[in-house]
Amino acid sequence: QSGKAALNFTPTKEDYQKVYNKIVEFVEDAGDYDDGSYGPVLVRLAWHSSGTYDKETKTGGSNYATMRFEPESNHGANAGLNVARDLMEKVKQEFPWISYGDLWTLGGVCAIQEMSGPKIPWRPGRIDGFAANATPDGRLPDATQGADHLRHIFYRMGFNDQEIVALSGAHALGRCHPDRSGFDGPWTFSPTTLTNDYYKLLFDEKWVWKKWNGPKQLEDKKTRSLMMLPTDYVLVTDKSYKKFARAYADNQDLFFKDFSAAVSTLFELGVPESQWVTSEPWEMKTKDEQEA
Ligand code: DDH
Repeated sequence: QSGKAALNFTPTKEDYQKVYNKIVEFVEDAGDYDDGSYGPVLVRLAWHSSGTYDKETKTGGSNYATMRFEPESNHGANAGLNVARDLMEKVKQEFPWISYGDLWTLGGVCAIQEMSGPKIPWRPGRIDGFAANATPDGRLPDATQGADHLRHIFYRMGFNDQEIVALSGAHALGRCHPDRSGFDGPWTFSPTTLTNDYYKLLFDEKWVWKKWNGPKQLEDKKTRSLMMLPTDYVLVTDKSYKKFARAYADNQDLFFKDFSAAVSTLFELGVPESQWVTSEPWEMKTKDEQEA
């Protein structure tokens, strides 16, 4: 590509599909990392870059990718996300025209879809911001707290109880790391496949407080190999949350439908309408669909 062409380059859906496909390569090439996939940590990066949104001041959200800057990169909630940012940086080297906000959210979309999740409608348009756009600490949820804290945090983003419960199902994926959050262990037996097992396990297992020197977390009495955070457990103790958690435990299709809608909204928080390159979000193709 000549310099001139690069300057006038207007990426198409196919160009973003190429970025998606490159992310797939990196996600799968994880070797011994965690459970053999970078998928979960990429989902967490996309979520933490979006979940800083405040609907009152219209600050935060995925638009400016401010987690690139200190002190946001060093906020306690973001511990360990350097792994995901470094990985995305390698993709950025190959596709320098994509904004960080678009890249990180596309990384989340890609990871969810490739880990057997639903399609997450997505569209580009985020722009790179500056350190001055970074958000103050404390906008992301604190796992040691309860139902009211979750409402305080997620209502600020514009979500309701049903959406809080649907979004929390992302914890079917990945695990907690003692050197990142202090907590330890996975929520489900299949941390690289999105299922509704998170809700099923919340209802079906007996959860007891783990006896250890670390932060307060629960473990399943039967195998003691799974965990729940205090904020996970409120989904079955709070009456309003519980109704939705039960519905998702009983119906994975319903969970996928609501999860897809809520995540799509989450990843768009903080982006002015005028910035979108398309009014209708796109469905990016999975690796399997392209090979079929
Ligand atoms: Fe989460 N999350 N999360 N989470 N999250 C952690 C890991 C992962 C909370 C706390 C933690 C969401 C909501 C909440 C993912 C996705 C999402 C860890 C462990 C903590 C602690 C970090 C570590 O040690 O590595 C709390 C509290 C909430 C809440 O109150 C609702 C949401 C909404 C999502 C989402 O994606 C929509 C994923 C994925 C992980 C696994 C990361 C990994 O490296 O594995």
